[in-house]
Amino acid sequence: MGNDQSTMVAPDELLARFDARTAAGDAIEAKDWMPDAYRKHLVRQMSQHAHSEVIGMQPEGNWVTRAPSLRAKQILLAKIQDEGGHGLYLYSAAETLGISRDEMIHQLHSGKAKYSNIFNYPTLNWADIGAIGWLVDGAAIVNQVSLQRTSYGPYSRAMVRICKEESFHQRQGYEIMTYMMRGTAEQREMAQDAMNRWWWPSLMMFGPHDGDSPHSADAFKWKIKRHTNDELRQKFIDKTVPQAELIGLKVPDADLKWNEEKQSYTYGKINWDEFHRVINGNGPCNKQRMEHHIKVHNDGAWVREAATAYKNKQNAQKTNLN
Ligand code: FAQ
Repeated sequence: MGNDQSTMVAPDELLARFDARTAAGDAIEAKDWMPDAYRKHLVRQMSQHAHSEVIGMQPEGNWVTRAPSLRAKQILLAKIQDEGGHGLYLYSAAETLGISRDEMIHQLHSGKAKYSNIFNYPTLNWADIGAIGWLVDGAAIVNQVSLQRTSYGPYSRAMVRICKEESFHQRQGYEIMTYMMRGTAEQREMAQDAMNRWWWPSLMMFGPHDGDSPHSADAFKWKIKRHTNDELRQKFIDKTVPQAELIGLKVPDADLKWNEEKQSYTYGKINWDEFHRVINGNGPCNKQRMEHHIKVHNDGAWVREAATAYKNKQNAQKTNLN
């Protein structure tokens, strides 16, 4: 049902129809009527997702000039470029909800919009690039495969495309870790050190435990989420632990145990104090990430102005021709 019809239908009826459509698993499209709370929920989540993709380019960008081979450098550059592209799809998809990209960026810079906890940690050695690809993209895929079936059409279609690229990213990260684990004692130590530092923050990427996740109830009602934060975290752990073991990496969790009955791993306590510190601006690299984003955004103002001026000139020429 489009906007034109919505002006003739009572609000309760519109809401009842919307609820029936989401309950039936229909995709909601940009021009469909939707409750304001649904729109706001999606703007929050999708803009945070877009910001994460773009801010996520920074820790990896740190290693472009120091990649250990030309092959590694080419792959890393391509991956970082993909992440920028994911940000663009997601900003465009969020714009269909009536918010401008400028406003989203303003919300990021003012601290109103968050981005993923994970990108506030430093990349100290080359193995960190392996750990990001393998663990961070690995966690992102588990979450995003589920989001391919999210109820908002433009978001779910962006996810389908993004997931295809993320699976390459996950493999390039695992390749780096595998290579290092077959190398010298020093290289194995670097890989294990990266694993120790990235494992727990990767588990935090899925968000708080189900009972502490304030947005989940609405997200389920509207089928924005199809799986809970804990379900997805568990899926990631069950998939990743055997991959670690296969190449000789130790998962840094003394409480990690295979549960035969559940056919999955039980795991230790996540440090939620650290999570809240990091998402509220006090992680190791929050200040650096945001300062860099603001600087680059300001430095690039002339590019946006030039692009807009060119577009305006083209439009004026079209009008004159008509
Ligand atoms: N980081 O009630 P919930 C990638 C916040 S892409 C920061 O459970 P929800 C690719 C949450 O916003 C990674 N904040 O929230 C890549 C809320 O605070 P608010 C990004 C978090 O939305 C790889 C509060 O906690 N992926 O990595 C986080 O139902 C390599 C309560 O939480 C996405 O964004 C967190 N991890 O569930 C790129 C996926 N978790 O907003 C470059 C899409 C929770 O009220 C290099 N997002 N919070 O102030 C989602 O699926 C959901 O938003 C969740 C959180 C699951 C993240």
